Amino acid sequence: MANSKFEYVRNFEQPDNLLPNTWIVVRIDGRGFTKFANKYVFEKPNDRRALDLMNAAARAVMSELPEITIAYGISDEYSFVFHKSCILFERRSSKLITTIVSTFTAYYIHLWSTYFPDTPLSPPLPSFDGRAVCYPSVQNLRDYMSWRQVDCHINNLYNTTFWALIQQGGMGNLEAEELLKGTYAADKNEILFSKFSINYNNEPEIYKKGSVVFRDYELVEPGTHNAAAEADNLAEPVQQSKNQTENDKKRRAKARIVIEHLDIIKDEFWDRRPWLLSNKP
Ligand code: DGT
Ligand code: MG
Ligand code: MG
Ligand code: MG
Ligand code: MG
Repeated sequence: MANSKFEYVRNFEQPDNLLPNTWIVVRIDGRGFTKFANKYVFEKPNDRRALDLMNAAARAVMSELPEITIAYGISDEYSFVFHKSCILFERRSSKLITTIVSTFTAYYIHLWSTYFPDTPLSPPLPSFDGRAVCYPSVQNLRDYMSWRQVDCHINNLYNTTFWALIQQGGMGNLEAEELLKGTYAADKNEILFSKFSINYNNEPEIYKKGSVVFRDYELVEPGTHNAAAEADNLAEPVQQSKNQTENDKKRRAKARIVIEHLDIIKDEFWDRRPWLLSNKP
């Protein structure tokens, strides 16, 4: 069908390759999950089954796309990070986003019955939106990850207090909202402790910190010199050869994918896992 008179329409397709040598973050988010959570009676404020299902779908995405360096999930959202040297799909934005969104959604639905064995899914089925953002430096990328984890903490402290006031304190939604208006973290901790004997620090890590998904290799002792951050400061362009990329892909495909609930704001997490941000992905 080469050179048919119709072929000119190809020229209407616009290139959408993302900026080279930048960290790509694809963040997906559940569509209308406020309604979805009500329909399937998710526990408030956190439904462990729903979070485990999100994590299982994210793990599946990571194993199908070995190019993903790390992923971070809270609530109905997940951020997937591609190394700055990644050349998957020629870094075409639409291919990266749609592949992640559709793979994630497919697994979310496929694995639903494992986590909700007594509640079959019915239309409208869950769906996710997605966007890609490029971050030029390791600092920008880490600030992005920190932003999401701070969001997790702020929302979880608020929601934990809000629902304690309602479920254990017998308040109405408006009354609880009114009481929490203008309060600081310390006030919410105090309400939880004095009214409900809840020590927020003892709440499950998965709720307080969200979920980090990454490939596990041998940990580096804390306090060791951080080569990754240093290499980034040199701002040298990193473009891998095809062979290198293939070998890395095989090594990464074999590595164990773990899901942890750790602090990703402080240096320690990154210092102990230099392969995550290293110039040799
Ligand atoms: P969107 O993203 O604009 O289509 O709208 P939503 O409704 O998905 O809003 P979003 O993404 O800002 O907030 C996530 C919603 O999902 C939020 O209303 C709470 C709900 N959700 C997520 N995880 C849980 C859970 O574990 N338990 C309950 N009860 N709700 C959850
Ligand atoms: Mg949203
Ligand atoms: Mg949503
Ligand atoms: Mg959301
Ligand atoms: Mg095709």
